[in-house]
Amino acid sequence: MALISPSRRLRRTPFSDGVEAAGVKAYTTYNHMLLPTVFESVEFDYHHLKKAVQVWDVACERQVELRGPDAAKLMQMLTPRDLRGMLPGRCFYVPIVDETGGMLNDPVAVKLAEDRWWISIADSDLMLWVKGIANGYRLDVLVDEPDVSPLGVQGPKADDLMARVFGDAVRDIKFFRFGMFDFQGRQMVVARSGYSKQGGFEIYVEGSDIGMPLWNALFEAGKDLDVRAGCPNLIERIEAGLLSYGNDMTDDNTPHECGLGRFCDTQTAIGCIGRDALLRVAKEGPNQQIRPIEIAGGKVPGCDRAWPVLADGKPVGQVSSAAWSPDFDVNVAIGMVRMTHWDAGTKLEVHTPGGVRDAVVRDKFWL
Ligand code: THG
Repeated sequence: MALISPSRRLRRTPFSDGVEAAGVKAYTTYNHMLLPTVFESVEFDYHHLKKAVQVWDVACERQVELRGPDAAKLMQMLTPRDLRGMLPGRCFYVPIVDETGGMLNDPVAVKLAEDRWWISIADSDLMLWVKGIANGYRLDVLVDEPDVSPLGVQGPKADDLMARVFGDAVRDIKFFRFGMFDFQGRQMVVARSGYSKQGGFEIYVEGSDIGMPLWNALFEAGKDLDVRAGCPNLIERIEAGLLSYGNDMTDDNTPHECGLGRFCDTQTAIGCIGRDALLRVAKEGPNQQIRPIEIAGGKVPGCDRAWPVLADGKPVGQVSSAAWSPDFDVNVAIGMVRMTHWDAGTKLEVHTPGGVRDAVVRDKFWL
């Protein structure tokens, strides 16, 4: 593919200078912002992520901030996950649905206080929907995108690196919870979360000016830990079954089709827009669903369009993400498969651009 032309619309991040100095080899765009995809190679980055620690510029996970007396009410209008038991200091993975129950985004909601929330969004222009709801319903809440940029610290040595920069107390942060930690006199939200299954943290860096000082401090502190710049890794995230909005699902899919039913409490999520539509589909059950798929043969090409999935010559779904896994010695993939063919062990044909491959539905993801 040709190069992509930089411009102001394709926003840089507070960490872009560090990313470039670290030798980034490829970017994608995400929320109109640069997101690195490769440093050494996807496979080198993958092996390193699983044995050491990486610093990830995930500033493109933009925050939609809700501030004001109606913030909690608005948040519940956006998601079928019941938020009543959610305390400040918690992060929740939340499906966001439209009036038809279609997925608009799959962000992490961060509850800072009863009247202050961040929605840490995947790649869709969610703020426009949220502003529309807030204004249409005349809610007493401010909705905007603050200068807050997540920085990921992921990998088995993430605790050791973070403890050196923020103190040993970061070790006590529980999964999907956060605490406030000081860096050079600035308070930062530090959560145990991130888009990998290797463990780690996300620092919500408030104020672009402190971005590079923090980036540099992490690399300085982690020299003997083999710290490297990294990024969400295609192979590892497929092995882990971490979904990518716009790739693995769109607004044509319900959370149930996406396998996100466990994050829906549609009966009790009173006020959720799309609740009635979801109650209807939840009763019948979805007729297609996300599945882990193992594709036979050597390394598959990059998946930049949906690959048709057939059985006995008939279409039964599509593959949306795929990569060669060095650790499992097989092609790992995520696909959407019709009910008639979604049982583990079902044999499929995947039509890749390079030809037809045998494939099989797995009972669970690899990690
Ligand atoms: N972190 C933050 N913001 C984000 C992402 C993130 N915004 C964009 C994107 N990633 C949103 N999508 C996801 C998808 C999966 C997870 C988080 C965000 C995730 N899932 C775990 C799982 O499915 O095993 C845990 C879910 C849970 O148990 O609550 O972590 O990565 N800030």
